Amino acid sequence: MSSAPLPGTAAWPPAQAAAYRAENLWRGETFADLLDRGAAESPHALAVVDERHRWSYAELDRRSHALATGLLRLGLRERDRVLVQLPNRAEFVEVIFALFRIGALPVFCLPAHRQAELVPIAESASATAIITCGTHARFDYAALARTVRERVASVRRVLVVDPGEFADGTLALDDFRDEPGPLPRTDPAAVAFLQLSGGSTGVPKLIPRTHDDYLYSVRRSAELCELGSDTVYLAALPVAHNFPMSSPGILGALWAGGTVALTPDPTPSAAFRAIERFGVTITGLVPPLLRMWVERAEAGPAPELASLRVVQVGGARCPDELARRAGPALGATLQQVFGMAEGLVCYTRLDDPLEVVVGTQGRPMSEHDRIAVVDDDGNRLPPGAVGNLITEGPYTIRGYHGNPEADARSFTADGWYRTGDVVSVRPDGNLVVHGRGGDWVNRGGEKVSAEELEGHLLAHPDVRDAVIVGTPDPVLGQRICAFVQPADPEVRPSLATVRAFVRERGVAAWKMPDTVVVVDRFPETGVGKTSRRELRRALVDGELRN
Ligand code: OOB
Repeated sequence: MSSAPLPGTAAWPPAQAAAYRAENLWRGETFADLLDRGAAESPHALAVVDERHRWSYAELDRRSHALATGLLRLGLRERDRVLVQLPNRAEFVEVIFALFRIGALPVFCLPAHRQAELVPIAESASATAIITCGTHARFDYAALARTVRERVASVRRVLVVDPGEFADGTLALDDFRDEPGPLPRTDPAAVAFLQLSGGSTGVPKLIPRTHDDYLYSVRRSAELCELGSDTVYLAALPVAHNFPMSSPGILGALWAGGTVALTPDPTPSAAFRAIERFGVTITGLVPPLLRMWVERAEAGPAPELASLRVVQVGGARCPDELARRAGPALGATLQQVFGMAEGLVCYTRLDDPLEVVVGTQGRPMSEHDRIAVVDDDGNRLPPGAVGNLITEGPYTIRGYHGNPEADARSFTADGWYRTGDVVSVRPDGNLVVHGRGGDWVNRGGEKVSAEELEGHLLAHPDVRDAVIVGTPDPVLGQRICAFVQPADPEVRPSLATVRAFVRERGVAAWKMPDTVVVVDRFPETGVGKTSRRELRRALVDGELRN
């Protein structure tokens, strides 16, 4: 047991940490304690369920203890970093609790990550092992992990969860489910895992989260979302992502004594079936998925959704129009969630008026969160002004892992996190997200909010979804390109139609799109957010043509 921070990781100032402890926000509990408590209080309650597994709290507790013992025998140690890349299935929960139990740090990779992401992640984490699966969704993850091991000297072991898929120098996880033995006690103040930044540019940054700080956010999220032992949370988004992990996510469900259900396929056919089969009460989605679910439910009755009480949307700005339709279509309460793996998470509350749920991204979960809106020079702006959001608090990191350049950019001198988001705060305290610093097109000095223009295009009956990006222009600096997904594939809106429509809505002439590109699908980031970067690249490379 050691309370020294992970080398290369900035920690909270000691006085601040002491204050969070004194106020009982940080309670000196570990993730292992959370599971032990669940197993002691309700051993027979269902903890985790997927297509192939049903584990009670006692079973999950025993399995994670057995695997922890085996991983120790294999030579994994406290503070070792272990890349975990698994689809949404029960073993994910078993694996991360086994790692927590021995104080090894999972590094939460997404199934969509490939060599270009995993190699630098493994390098900057100095990872010693990778835990992955065999072939999933026609992709050979074990082969990817072996490639990463070949390229990154610190990575010595690859463990594969699927029996029979561990050839060629990889190990079968099954061989490390030992008779549960003695385990070290981990330090609640220590870094528990490394989460990845959701940034859409460059290599993901490593985000160190401690047991103390993360459990506070999990507890507060679970309370705010009214989770209890009757909760069944469906992980539909990739479970390693911060949103389905902890907002309130799978950890919130386990904290509350509820059930975690997992589906590897979040599209309506598979997910609606999972909701019916497991009696799901709450789940979280990104806007493009919410749109698919709402469209499916609006197209005909969806009795499979009868158990659903709350549907959360977050990760990217949910258009007001979609937020308005979601509750009635899905027969559930919509909750907007604006959060970041670095910390701060805002929620609309379950009893907020519709206008708040439709038109805002909620307010910070904790009275101990501090937020401010500043201009580009860091000066505080008057109430209600649109500007850059900065924040600090009991579960917002003070620095990345081993990345002083990123720290210098992303944190103020007094340790506040620069979120990169452009927001305004309403008098009622709710935030409206206007985009990211980069989600503005600067057209010859005139700034156009991508989000605002997208809102106008979405009002057109022939437009199903729209994304605005700026593309290089020799004269203007940037020009406005509108990517449009048509409502009916046969009706493809033209540039003239779009411009006339936007003009009729009384929008300034300089906000008119210069180009319209009709596409059938938008490219997505690992967690399913629309990837503006990919759209920009495809446009520049000439891959997308009207
Ligand atoms: C979540 O976390 P990340 O780390 O993948 O991405 C964070 C960024 C935010 O800075 C913001 O730019 C964007 O994603 N974002 C939203 C949003 N929620 C996240 N932008 C507009 N509206 C929203 N509701 O994405 C994340 C972490 C925890 C909970 C929920 C989302």
